[in-house]
Amino acid sequence: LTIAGIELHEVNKSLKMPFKTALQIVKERAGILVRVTDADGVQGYGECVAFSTPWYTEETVASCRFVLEQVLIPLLMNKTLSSPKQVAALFNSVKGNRMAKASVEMAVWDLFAKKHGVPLWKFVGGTARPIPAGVVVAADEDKMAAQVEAAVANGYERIKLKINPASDKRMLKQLVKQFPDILFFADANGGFSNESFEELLAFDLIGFALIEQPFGEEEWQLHAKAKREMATPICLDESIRSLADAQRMIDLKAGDIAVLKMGRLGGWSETLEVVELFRANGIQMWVGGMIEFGVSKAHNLALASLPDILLPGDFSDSGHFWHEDVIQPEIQVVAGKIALSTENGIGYSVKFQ
Ligand code: OSB
Ligand code: MG
Repeated sequence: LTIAGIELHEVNKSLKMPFKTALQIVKERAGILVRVTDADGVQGYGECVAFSTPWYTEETVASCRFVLEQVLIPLLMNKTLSSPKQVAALFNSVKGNRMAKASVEMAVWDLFAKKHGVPLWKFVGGTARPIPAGVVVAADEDKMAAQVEAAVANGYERIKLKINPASDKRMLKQLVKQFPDILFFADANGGFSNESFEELLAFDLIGFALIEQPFGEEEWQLHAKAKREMATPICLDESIRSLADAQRMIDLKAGDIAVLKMGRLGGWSETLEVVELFRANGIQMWVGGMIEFGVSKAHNLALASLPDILLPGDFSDSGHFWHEDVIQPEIQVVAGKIALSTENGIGYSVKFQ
């Protein structure tokens, strides 16, 4: 197929509730939707997941817009492709900027799935099964219990709690004990350091199914030490930025479980390589979220359908963050699961203006 058009559409929405992490309180979310159109008029959609400022990763909405408009779109325009894997090679001459690359690369994968007349999840080798949902409670401690109760009432079976060295461990332990059927994850967003290592050990007794990214993204040795000294599995999120990072995690025994974020990994091609590497090395995986809109979530659902991705990811319904999502129908959680769309490509129509 031949790429005949590439358009960007910026989205700005307020979150229903502030999202509080060890790094930042998010109240508003901007994102860029990407639409690629081929010479036959078939359209594929992607979403750029960088935030407005570089608090979580280096890229921003403005840096991505610049790189997309000035560099990536000119490289891809009018090119004839026989596989979406060729996009990564076309972008090889551009350093970094993985979220910008991923947004347009993902749109090309959607386009190819539509040209083949199959859902994206089938196109990438996934299996037809309901995807287990998961919600994140990122609020002040005095609001945590109420939000966990609400999440349980809404059918979620996996709940991720944001933690930091000063978290009230007794309250957390009580909460986990109160809901024995719920799988609780803890996410520190790198809030611990060598100095607070001992405090991390105290989280071992709470009953979390995993602890996500206790230390900074480059702290491979500290993560390896935590893995050696703790019974709770250590899960890496921010550290996994490339296939090379995935290999490093394995070589340094820096964790048991990994979070996949396609934007951070530069798109589908490298993400599929990472999945294969982790599978071959017995690292469990799940698909992480970044408070995205529905286009990114739709790609993430297709990723989560791969046979080796078994842990529940960051998949809440569209209404969890947004008054109105950018896709139709919106994503719905029913009895703790999300049904894969049977439509072609990402399986949702996109409000692109
Ligand atoms: O660390 O997983 C993270 C949101 C923004 C930035 C980083 C993270 C998050 C989340 C997931 O915790 C939120 C979601 O469900 O999309
Ligand atoms: Mg995380």
